[in-house]
Amino acid sequence: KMVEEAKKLAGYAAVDNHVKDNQAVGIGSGSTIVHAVKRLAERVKEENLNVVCVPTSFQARQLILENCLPLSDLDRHPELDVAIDGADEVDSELNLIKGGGGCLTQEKIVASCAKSFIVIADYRKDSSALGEQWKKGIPVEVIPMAYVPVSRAIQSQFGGSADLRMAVSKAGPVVTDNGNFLLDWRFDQEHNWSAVNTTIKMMPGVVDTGLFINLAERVYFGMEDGTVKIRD
Ligand code: DER
Repeated sequence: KMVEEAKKLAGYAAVDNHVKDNQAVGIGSGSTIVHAVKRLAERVKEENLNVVCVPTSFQARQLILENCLPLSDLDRHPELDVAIDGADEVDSELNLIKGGGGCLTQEKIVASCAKSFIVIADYRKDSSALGEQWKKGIPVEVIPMAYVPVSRAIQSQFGGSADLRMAVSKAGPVVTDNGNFLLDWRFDQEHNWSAVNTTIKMMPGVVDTGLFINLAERVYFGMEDGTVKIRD
């Protein structure tokens, strides 16, 4: 399948270009990162690399354990050499929408602790402006008791619609790895994403947003034609 192959291309390129011996590596969440972790495990075995892996979710933790990679955390490695993660969309300035998988809060923490934050994505995420291809909105993690006032505050300040993310295989709302709710804010115009991020982050009850501004150092896009496109 073309998309899966594109994810694999991006994952392998990032691991091969950015992971070295004796490193602490942040491991993102989602489906693209699965390919990166498989490649990392392969290289650790082949090259006898000494790495430790810090997860960004329960899913990432399972991935690390399933691939027999050394598991660590930010208590022991508060400064990471590199973090590798996926994205829902990337614009021309390397602003990201993340959180499609609901893991944005720990992902942003890990990304911020890394000297180098590398993003891996298939060609469907390659946009010039946010919202071009990703139509599910910007995720915002909120303390459960605040989701209605936060939703109203976002809508009245920026328009669009901020809706509680409901679970599929569980009755009621999605509960994040941190025990919180998620709003998906479907915006209906272009914004100054840095300003929006700061304003939403300041709203009481907001834990974090899926806007990753000035964090990504480089993005590897796996393309339909089997090539890898790099955006710095
Ligand atoms: O939820 C997240 O932030 C994930 O990293 C997501 O943005 C990318 O998931 P994918 O690799 O499955 O597309």
